[in-house]
Amino acid sequence: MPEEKKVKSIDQASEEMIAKATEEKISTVFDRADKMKPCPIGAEGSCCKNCAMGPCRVPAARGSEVQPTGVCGATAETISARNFCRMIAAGSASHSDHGRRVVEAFKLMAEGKTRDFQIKDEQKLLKLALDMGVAIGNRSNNEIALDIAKICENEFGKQEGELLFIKNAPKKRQEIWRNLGVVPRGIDREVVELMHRTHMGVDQDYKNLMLQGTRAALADGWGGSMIATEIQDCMFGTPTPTLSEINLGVLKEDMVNIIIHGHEPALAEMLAVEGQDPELTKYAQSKGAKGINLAGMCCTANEVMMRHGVPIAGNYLQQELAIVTGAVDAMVVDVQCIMQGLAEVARCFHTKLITTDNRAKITGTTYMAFDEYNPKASARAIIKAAIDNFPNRAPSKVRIPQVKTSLIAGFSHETISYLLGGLFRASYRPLNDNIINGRIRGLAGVVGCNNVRTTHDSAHIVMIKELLKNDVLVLSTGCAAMAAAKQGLMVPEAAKKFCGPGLAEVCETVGIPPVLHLGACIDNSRILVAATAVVKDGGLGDDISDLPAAGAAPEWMSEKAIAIGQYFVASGVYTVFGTTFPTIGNKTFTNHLFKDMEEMYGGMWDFQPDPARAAKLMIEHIDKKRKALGIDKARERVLYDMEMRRELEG
Ligand code: XCC
Ligand code: SF4
Repeated sequence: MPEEKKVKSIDQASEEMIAKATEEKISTVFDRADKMKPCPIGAEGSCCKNCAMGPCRVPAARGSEVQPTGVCGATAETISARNFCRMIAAGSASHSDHGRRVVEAFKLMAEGKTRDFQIKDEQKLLKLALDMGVAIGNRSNNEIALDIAKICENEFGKQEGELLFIKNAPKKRQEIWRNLGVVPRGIDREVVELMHRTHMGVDQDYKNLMLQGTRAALADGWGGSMIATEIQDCMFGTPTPTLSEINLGVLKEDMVNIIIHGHEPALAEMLAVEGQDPELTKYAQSKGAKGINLAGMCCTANEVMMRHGVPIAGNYLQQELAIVTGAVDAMVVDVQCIMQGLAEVARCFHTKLITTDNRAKITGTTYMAFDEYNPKASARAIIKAAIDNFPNRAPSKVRIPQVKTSLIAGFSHETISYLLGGLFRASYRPLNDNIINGRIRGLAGVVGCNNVRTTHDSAHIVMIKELLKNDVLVLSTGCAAMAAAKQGLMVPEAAKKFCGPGLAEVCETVGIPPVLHLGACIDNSRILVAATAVVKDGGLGDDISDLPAAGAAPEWMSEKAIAIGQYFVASGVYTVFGTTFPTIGNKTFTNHLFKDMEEMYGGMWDFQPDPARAAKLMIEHIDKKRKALGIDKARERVLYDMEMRRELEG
């Protein structure tokens, strides 16, 4: 058992609100975690409850004990694999169902059934049309979009063949997948088949089961998530670097505060647009507020921040704390990562908790449907409800922590290549050159959630700082990105302060922060695309697994994170998770993930709860790849040169 930790969060704003909650006897996730210890057998993945003869517990045998099996005879590795695969199925389903909803909205727009959304990025639309073989000619954008929508829709229900975006991967990678038989046919099919194969008495060979686990994970990364990202970019705009602010200090005492929390950006987009409407501002003023202040939470925050500059109130573990400020007039939620605990915390204040999606209601809260035929009207109704609630705020209960930080976000794969190569010859060449010459040692994706079982934000920051110090450029998404932003790592000035000399020089020259915010968790697909672009630019091998790169989710908690981890591993990336690992109860299956996968995919899982050590493992992997590419000496030279120059200058 790890020692009882002392601080709950390294984030000052969060600490202040945790203290306020304690003073006011309001229970939050932090208190509930103290009361509810994780079940040790479940935590290590050694419990099967897939039939009513169980649940069966098969923890690792000690000493001369015989390893127990389930009542049906299922071995410990089968049970471990089954549990892991069900996490993948749930994660892949979540991202993909999000993708499906986006495609549905896109289709309504293309059919002219709603005029509230338009094509924002024509370039991207045409590029998608080319990729998908959709005729362009002199057809209207909506005609083209409709064809694209139908093709994307079909990706979910397709029964055979290969998912279209598989072609976006490096050639060599596609061959690896084909040879192993893990290329997804249709997104829904892979999730359904995985649920089937993990049912009692079906696939009881962990290696075979994991092949389907991989197929369902790839159907997320190179399927559902990628579709979501691409279509959102078409409809809401491809993100470009945008300046904003983050943390609970973005809430305003004299304004109607609306927090939009969850994942799917359609409603959030509309709220961001309508929130600007002078008429609604006037309405807010009629209720005694100065105006309307919209702020985001969790992945939705990332989506609207990078496209509209809407400030971010906080990441996953701050959702209840936002309400504890007493200043939130409405918290508007859709799907995923929304704690039911919000309802109880909201009851201690005037805050209206509004669910908007018929797939995700919460008992005892207000439901206001987001009507995809009338997004604008839905958004306005929600804003009005928030305004109407403003007079109910009890000023004596309001305390907003005066903590916020600037950040620049919105580094899509496209903007990275513009920034590096210039508008007219956008390319990854300068990035590749700087990796080859050793100024940049490698690339790391640090992504994923917060987890109340570790100090909030701490693991992200320790890991990222260690990587930066060692000249590793960090790409980040999700709640990890927000952790980095809160600590001031997402402004260009951070380069000088936190980076090794090589990385600092590159960031300062290009004018980018050393941690690039690529968006929400579905935008991990942007990391796949960026990695592929680096491969295609040349000089660093011919597959993602050749790149000096690594991935991590040091504070993961959701099933989505496991799906993401698996598609990164299967795409050739060394991927290390923190907090806990859901298969550690079984050595054989864990070895399959940690060792066999390297031979199969060139990428593999690892587990290291100490974030500084995990960063070292990532750097070791990066160095191993540099050596294999024959560019390890270049780095020594460039560091030596820089030292010489500094001595001469000094
Ligand atoms: Fe959820 Fe996406 Fe995890 Fe954050 S990082 S806790 S999944 S909001 Ni996606
Ligand atoms: Fe136990 Fe087998 Fe049923 Fe799982 S499927 S609960 S191992 S009997």
